[in-house]
Amino acid sequence: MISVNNRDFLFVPIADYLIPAEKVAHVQIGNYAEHALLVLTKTGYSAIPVLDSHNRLKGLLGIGMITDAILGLERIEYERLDNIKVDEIMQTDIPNVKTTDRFQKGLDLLINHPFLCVTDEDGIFAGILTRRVVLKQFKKYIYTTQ
Ligand code: 2BA
Repeated sequence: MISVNNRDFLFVPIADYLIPAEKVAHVQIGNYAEHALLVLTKTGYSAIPVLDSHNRLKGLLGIGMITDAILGLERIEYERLDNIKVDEIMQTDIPNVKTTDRFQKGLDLLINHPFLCVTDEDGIFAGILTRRVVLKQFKKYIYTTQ
């Protein structure tokens, strides 16, 4: 990660601040909700990316989307977990962020999203930009420019 002490960091490509794809917990198109719930529970994350078999970004899946899908009239119908596929319930309207976009775009979007899924120029999932990483960078900027 590049270390900068002035506002230059706003113009650095997002690629320099990514948690790389190989370190990001994810599920794949075609996986069942039961598997996704297991991954979300075991990693402790509230939402993770959904990828296809070519590592292309397809959507986002959170715990709430799973519980909402199995919510019956009177109870949570856990037995439906192995009938529902992640592609049926994932969120697909997510921001389009590229590795070449600037940090400033990430900063703006992270106000409303806890993390951003980032793709390369071929649409392949490259990693995520999290609020944590951006806040750390922002803190560094504030503390070194007083
Ligand atoms: P959440 O899961 O809601 O996590 C919110 C914050 O709680 C995280 O902020 C982090 O500071 C902390 N946290 C949660 N689970 C953690 C864990 N297993 N280890 C360490 N810290 C944990 P951010 O780091 O800014 O992450 C924002 C969101 O990005 C997370 O929201 C999660 O949905 C996603 N995320 C972060 N790292 C991920 C990874 N390696 N794989 C998949 N998703 C990830």
